[in-house]
Amino acid sequence: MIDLYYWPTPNGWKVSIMLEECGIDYQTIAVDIGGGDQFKPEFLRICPNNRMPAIIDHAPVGGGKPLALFESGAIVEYLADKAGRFLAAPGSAERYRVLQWVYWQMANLGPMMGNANHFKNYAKNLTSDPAQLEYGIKRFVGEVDRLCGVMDAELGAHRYLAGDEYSIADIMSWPWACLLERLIDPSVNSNFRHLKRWVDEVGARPAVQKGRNLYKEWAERPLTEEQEKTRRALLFNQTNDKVRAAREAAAKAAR
Ligand SMILES: N[C@@H](CCC(=O)N[C@@H](CS)C(=O)NCC(=O)O)C(=O)O
Repeated sequence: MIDLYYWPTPNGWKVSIMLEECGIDYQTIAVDIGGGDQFKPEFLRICPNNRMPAIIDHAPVGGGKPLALFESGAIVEYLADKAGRFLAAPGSAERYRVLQWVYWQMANLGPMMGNANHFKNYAKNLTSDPAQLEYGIKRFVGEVDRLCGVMDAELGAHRYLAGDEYSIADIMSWPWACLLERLIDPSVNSNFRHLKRWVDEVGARPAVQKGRNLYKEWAERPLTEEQEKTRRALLFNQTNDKVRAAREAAAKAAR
């Protein structure tokens, strides 16, 4: 049994989709990131980076004590090896063809889309300086546009991101790519026809739909303007000194 520490966001969906695709037994533990669950000592012991997703595998590969993991890329790669699905075994070139796209997603598509989304959809509530918004949008939406071109070219050449087989490269990238229309004007987006074909095809898989919809109601409950404001203040105001107190409490609780 795997404990999945989760909130319904693209990084969370990568792991819920992978668990569904592999048919691995799991139970979901809510990490309400707007409510501050990521700073709780019990969560920081699993993920010192105060970000979900994270997992605990109570029957880890190779046996031994329960294994706690954070970072969606590391988790999905681990689950692929555990299940023997969607990633070739170590030593084969095929594995590294897939992993290069996994790391590409972790370092490029996810962070750039996260930042573009921040400037397009959140920052207007956090700054009244239009120049700041404009620069952030130009920089990050521009990068997202470039990255879409990279994917589109690849998906024009083969069915899936890393070749002709569905792999964890698709599982990692789809949760972000399915949100593209929130960032890029649909008329521009229509240039990316291969990407759109892949988003639709992967999105039609039952396991993808199940993982994508896991507890989606948590993120859809109605909040007052005041509650939204408190949640934004918590999410977008994190510096080392603010996080240190929570980390120290977690270390103390572990002793
Ligand atoms: N690189 C990390 C990113 C995880 C991440 O940024 N998670 C966000 C939600 S999508 C989070 O937990 N945010 C909480 C916060 O900002 O305090 C991964 O892929 O696991």
